[in-house]
Amino acid sequence: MNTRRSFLHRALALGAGAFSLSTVVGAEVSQDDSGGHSGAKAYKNPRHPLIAPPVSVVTPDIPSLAYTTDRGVKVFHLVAEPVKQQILPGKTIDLWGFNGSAPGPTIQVNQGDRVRIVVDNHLPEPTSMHWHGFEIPIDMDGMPGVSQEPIKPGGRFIYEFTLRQEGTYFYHSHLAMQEMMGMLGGFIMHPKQPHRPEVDKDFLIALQEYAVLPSNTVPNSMNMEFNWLVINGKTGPAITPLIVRLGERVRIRVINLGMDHHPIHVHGHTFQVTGTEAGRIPETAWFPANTVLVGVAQARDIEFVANNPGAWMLHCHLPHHMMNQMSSNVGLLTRTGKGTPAGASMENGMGMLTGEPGVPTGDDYGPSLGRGMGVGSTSDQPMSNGPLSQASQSQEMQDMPGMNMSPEAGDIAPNANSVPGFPQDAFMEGPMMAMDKMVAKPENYGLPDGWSGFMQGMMTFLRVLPPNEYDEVMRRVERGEKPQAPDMPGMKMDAMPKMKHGM
Ligand SMILES: [Cu+2]
Repeated sequence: MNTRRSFLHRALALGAGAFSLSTVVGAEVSQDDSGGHSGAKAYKNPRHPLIAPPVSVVTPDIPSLAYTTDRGVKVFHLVAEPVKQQILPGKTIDLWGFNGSAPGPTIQVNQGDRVRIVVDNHLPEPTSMHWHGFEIPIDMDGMPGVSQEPIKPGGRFIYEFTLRQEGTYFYHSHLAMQEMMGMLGGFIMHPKQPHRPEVDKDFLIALQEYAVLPSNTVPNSMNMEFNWLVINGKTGPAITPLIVRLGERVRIRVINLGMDHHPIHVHGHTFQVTGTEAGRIPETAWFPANTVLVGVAQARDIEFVANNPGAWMLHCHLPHHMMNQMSSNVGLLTRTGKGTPAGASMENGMGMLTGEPGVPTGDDYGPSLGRGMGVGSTSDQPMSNGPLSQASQSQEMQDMPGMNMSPEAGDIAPNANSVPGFPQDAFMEGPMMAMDKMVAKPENYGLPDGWSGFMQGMMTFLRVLPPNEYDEVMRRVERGEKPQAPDMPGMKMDAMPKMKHGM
């Protein structure tokens, strides 16, 4: 290891905390890479010598994948395996991913590289890896039963190809239900020459969605409705914000693999759409926007100058993707913790509308996700407006101070209960949901108290910080002030045992 590389590794160890950079980035920036990672432009910020132009892509909350070199071939190792993914403090779910996370680690290579990717299957069933959009030989395309035999449990397949493309790509299992269990990862091909104008910050965010019933940990991969919307494996407010210095040019790459298209909206800035899943768009075809629709299986690159200071929302604009843990008609399972009654019929257990009373809100039925499950019900069980509007004096409300909204304090209108449609967001956002301490990290330093109560689902910040504030946040990042939010037994987001029917 030469001196420069040692320095890079040391510097990386100091500065990596911010964005979960792994040592691979240090390796990539080494002088051995005279291609995409050597830059002519002097770096602006001596604190971060590694973010040299063209910058390495940062995937907040997800590491980049280290590699070794074998006679000029970059060798990566991916393990397909079940993972416990903490998407929010108190909410860890069972996904299938790669190397311990879903999405898996981000792979970064240079245009023209020859790469070898060793894929081990530690799943309980066959899998196969597809390199989405790669112009590579058919026998490397990862089509199980077509271009290769599926990789059996405990098996291995070695992919190797030369990459002539550049841009934002991804890898994923080519088995559909495995995709819905999380099996996705980013794959960045840096261009031989940096694109102009060069960017100061380059981020990747991966969009995924899961349907997880309350008190459950395993997504229902067949569901068509989703209640956990994640960016890089985290949901709001646990998603690490993008930190940029006022005036920097920023690229954000967005990839999407799920059942929904996501209109990604950035507040306070107008960006140009500069790339798709097929690479760079010629500058003459860029177009301005503040919302870019990232369809399933697509990638979109956006670029802008962060010239407007503030903590700006960056989020999917589908209203139901700005929420957590939506589930209609939460039934017996969540109210008693005992699950559905033994011996219930398939229909009853699934909350289907059969028999009497014919409504999935009764104790005879399990919880269900999404819209439509109550339609056609003819004998609605009397329900209050959830745990909220009627009993501000109840013990349950006393125990959940954030929910103790009272007309007297002006939190809700005196006539709230008589207004059709109430409540909508009154008890979904705000102090009740605030968990600032649980999601504390340097990147959140300086946000207003209670900020986390209003961040849910596919929602994070683009924090455009004036130099002094930027330096302060980055100092904290460099000091490794990264409190790891524990799973707090007393604060299970999905249990909420006190939110009983009829409270
Ligand atoms: Cu969305």
